[in-house]
Amino acid sequence: MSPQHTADFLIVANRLPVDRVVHDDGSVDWRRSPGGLVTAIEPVMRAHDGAWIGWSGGTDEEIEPFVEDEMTLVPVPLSEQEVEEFYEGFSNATLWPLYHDLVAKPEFHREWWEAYVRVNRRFAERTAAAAADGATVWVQDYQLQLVPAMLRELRPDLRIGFFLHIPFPPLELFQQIPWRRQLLEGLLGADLVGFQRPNNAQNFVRLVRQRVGHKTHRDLVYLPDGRTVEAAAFPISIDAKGLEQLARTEEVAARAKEIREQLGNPRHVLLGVDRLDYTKGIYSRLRAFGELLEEGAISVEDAVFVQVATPSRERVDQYRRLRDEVDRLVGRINGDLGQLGRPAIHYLHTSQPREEMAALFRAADVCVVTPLADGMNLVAKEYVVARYDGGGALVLSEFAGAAGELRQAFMVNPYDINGMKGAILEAMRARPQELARRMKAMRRTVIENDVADWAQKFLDTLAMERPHHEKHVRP
Ligand code: ADQ
Repeated sequence: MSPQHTADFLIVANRLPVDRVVHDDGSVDWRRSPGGLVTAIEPVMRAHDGAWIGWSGGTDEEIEPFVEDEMTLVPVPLSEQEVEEFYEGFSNATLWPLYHDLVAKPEFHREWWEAYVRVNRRFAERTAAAAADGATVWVQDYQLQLVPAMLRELRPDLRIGFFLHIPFPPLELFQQIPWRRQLLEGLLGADLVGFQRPNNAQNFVRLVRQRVGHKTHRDLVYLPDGRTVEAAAFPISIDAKGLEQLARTEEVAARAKEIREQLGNPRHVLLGVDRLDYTKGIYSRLRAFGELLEEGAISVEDAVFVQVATPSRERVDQYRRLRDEVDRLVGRINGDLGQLGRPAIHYLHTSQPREEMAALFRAADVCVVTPLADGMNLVAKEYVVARYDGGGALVLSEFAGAAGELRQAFMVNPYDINGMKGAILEAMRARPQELARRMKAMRRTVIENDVADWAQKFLDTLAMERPHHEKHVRP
């Protein structure tokens, strides 16, 4: 099948939804990488002639489009230097910290920006070549913010949506970016710009009004050429049914029991699950737990903390530093407060399979999710769905997008260590009826708004007509 101009529904994302596996005999295969987005999009892809445009994960290689699981996959090549400048550089050392409230200091380098422009153009060109007349294109996330406008210029016939998975910063922060106007204009190439939370959409509209000078009304932006762009919130979710089914299996129940035994059957198991990222608040969470032990509010016979952290962006300096800091802190807490056979913190610097994650969720009495800033945070939603038994407590940062929906969690300000200690204790000591009441409400929220609903709502809104308004003639 030729990918040229045939697809009528296209996803454009930094990565393809597959990972390459090289066999012993040197032959190459692709394995589907797990992820909510693929699960949500799959039915839409199957109902259409769907294509996914993204980077394969390798460098300096040109791979022809191929079909996998009835989806056309169109690889976009990146050179080693582009991975450094576009991906590790501008995406993850400039935009990522800046969009997350400056929790780390963003770096601005002109070469990084130039690579970002070049790579975004390549994504736009590959998409333009694969899309059928009048196709719908859904561009994903902060790495590709220039694609909507570039694509519209190449293919004005397309309907273009964009979704940002991370927070969108307020004007005061955004205006530090030397290329702020180009980024806003890039996004305005879309018909619909989606965000995780309403305040992200409001930040965007306000910036467009104040920095680009377009007229706006509520969540609409009126462009001088007569086109209308809509900005709105679509809080992302998880495959709730799939996860609950898995959590209910006997294998997972048995494994959850085994995990508790391996931990020495403490009264309380606390759990943290994150990518090892400085936005996730791992350090302060572990400090809070360490202080509770030190002060004698809890003891190692009473409570253990399991922190699972997926290795992430390991070539970016700030991530290396974070890893060292967490390593040191865990070492110190275990050295000072652990006993033989009873470390205070069990720290795994690995990614775990889905089954193990489900078992960990079932084994945990308290799930501690404390990001300093986070677009949504799917771990919080996964934990409540896995707790179909109504047990367990969720400690959740006010600064996670998920806090807007999971209102019955034990809320914390992750910068307030004493507050966090108080909330952890409260969650550990809450009565089962109280926990069940909270869990029931949160479960209902996630189950009634799963990732398929999220995709459907976005695509339905994108499909709506946004009539051309009268052109604004500027004096
Ligand atoms: P992330 O920053 O990656 O996503 P998150 O929403 O928590 O953050 O998703 C992480 C996913 O990876 C979860 O499904 C989690 O279960 C899984 N995971 C984490 N650690 C793991 C481990 N050690 N082993 C196995 N799996 C692990 C970005 C934004 C978020 C937003 C999502 C989706 O930063 O705010 O919620 O996109 O839009």
